[in-house]
Amino acid sequence: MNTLRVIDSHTGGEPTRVVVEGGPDLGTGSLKERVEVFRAKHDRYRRAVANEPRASDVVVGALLTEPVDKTCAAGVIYFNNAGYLGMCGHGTIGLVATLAHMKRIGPGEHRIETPVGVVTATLHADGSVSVENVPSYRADTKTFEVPGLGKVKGDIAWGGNWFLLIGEHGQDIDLANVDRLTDFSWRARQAANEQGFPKVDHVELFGPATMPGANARNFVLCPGKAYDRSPCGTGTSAKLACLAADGKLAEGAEWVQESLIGSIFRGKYRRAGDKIIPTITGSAWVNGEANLILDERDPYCWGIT
Ligand code: PYC
Repeated sequence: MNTLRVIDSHTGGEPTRVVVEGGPDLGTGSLKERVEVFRAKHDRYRRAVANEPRASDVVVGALLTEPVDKTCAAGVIYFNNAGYLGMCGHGTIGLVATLAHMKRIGPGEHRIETPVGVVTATLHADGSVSVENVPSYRADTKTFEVPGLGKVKGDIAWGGNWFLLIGEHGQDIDLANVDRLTDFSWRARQAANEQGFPKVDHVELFGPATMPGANARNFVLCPGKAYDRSPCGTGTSAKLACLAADGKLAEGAEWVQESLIGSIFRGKYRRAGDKIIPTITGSAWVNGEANLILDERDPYCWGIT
């Protein structure tokens, strides 16, 4: 019988489960190569950690791995019920809170290696975390023909994952409306995938803020069809890239992004050529430590698919 040691946290309500011991051996290649080994040879570990019956569609898993770049405090591969993520903003805030909980790091700057590049996280004295993300940019703005919905205009942007961002959608961005928001976003994603953007796997809808000081509220649909309880770090990075491209937010100015449940990330950016480098700040709370038991006699040992 095998065990996996995990530490759970949430960032603005969105869970992160860090595998700190017992994960699969992915070799010593680049993090990009290790994801492919994970996917091809050890995908059952992803399902065991992120899927029911041990977890749910909402959980983002994070496998700790030795960084190739020794200036980094850790390497990490993010995954969920549907597959693997390039980067994860709420997950990195959760990872940093977890490493602090384990006494592996203290306040200050820490480099974290991900499959899409190195990000720099600052653990502040009050426990909040700022993540300087990978270079982000808007790739296109396009109107899609969405079956059943008609024409929908959106931005395609990279913030560590690929997003379709939609401002005009006629939807009420409210928790009571999750099913309709999910249906709308899923159809819009399919249209974008079929009409030139096959890599888009996150959809972000914007509406008016409800929390004091916030600029906008969002609904973010993740690849496995769960909505992000946090404002989404990579999604907020993609939003900053669009705001910068439209000249609607100055370099260094703050954008306060509210999630569907009212949690907050603070974002800002600096320019780097034709891209931006976003910094996202939020807080995570460690809320569990466990040993997951992998008992091969259990028919759902490797998760429900
Ligand atoms: O915070 O970047 C994020 C994220 C991606 C998917 C869920 N959360």
